[in-house]
Amino acid sequence: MKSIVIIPTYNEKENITPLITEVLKLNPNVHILVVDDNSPDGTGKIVQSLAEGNSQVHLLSRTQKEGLGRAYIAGFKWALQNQFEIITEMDADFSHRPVDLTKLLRVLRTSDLVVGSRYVPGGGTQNWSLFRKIISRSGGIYSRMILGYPLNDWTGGFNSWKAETLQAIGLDLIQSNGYSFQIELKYRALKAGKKGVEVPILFEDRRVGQSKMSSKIVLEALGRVIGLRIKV
Ligand SMILES: Nc1nc2c(ncn2[C@@H]2O[C@H](COP(=O)(O)OP(=O)(O)OP(=O)(O)O)[C@@H](O)[C@H]2O)c(=O)[nH]1
Ligand SMILES: [Mg+2]
Repeated sequence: MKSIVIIPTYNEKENITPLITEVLKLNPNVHILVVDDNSPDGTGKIVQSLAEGNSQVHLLSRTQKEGLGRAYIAGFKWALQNQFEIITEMDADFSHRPVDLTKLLRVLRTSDLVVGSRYVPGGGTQNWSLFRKIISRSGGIYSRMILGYPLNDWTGGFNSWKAETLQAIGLDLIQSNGYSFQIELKYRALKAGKKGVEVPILFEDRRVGQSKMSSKIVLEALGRVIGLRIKV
């Protein structure tokens, strides 16, 4: 089956080349689509030259920074238009380990959606502050309670989708863009009757570059979850 990994980037020039190299080494048949929001550090130019030398690497350049959710929606649409049947989300900063990608893809053969999960036995986080651990874990428990599906890792962004699952979600209906984007995607898929399986992953803190996490992002997400439960 035609498989693609979508990697959104904003200022990831140190990470993107080693990440693409490692992903392709472990999974020689996958394609990679980098969705770059005109990164000032030149990430887009680096990927463009990689794409010129390798037909499995693709670049979707957008003119301005519009957030992770918008980048993924554009990437999902590109992948669906180009007839990819398996579509995986992955961060550029090595928080999502290329070795875990192989596991996700294997399990997806028999399910509609695979969630890379820090909160099932065998999964976890590395080098995270206690504060960040508490926020992430409680976000998962809170979402599970409000949304009512037995998923543990709602906020994680390392997930593999069958094309039909993304089609069933209705990508144009998605409203979240920040921290709650991953929650909304999963909720809409489960609500559409799709089957999700959690596979343990080890989430490592970003290798290089600046963290953009803030309490404003978290508070916005808490409200969003209730909005989802009421409106979707
Ligand atoms: N295209 C695009 N990519 C983005 C945008 N914001 C973040 N990204 C990318 O999305 C992925 C996840 O973002 P991160 O900044 O790592 O978010 P995080 O893991 O929650 O936080 P830190 O790693 O602590 O900064 C990375 O590959 C980023 O480069 C954006 O506005 N547009
Ligand atoms: Mg990160």
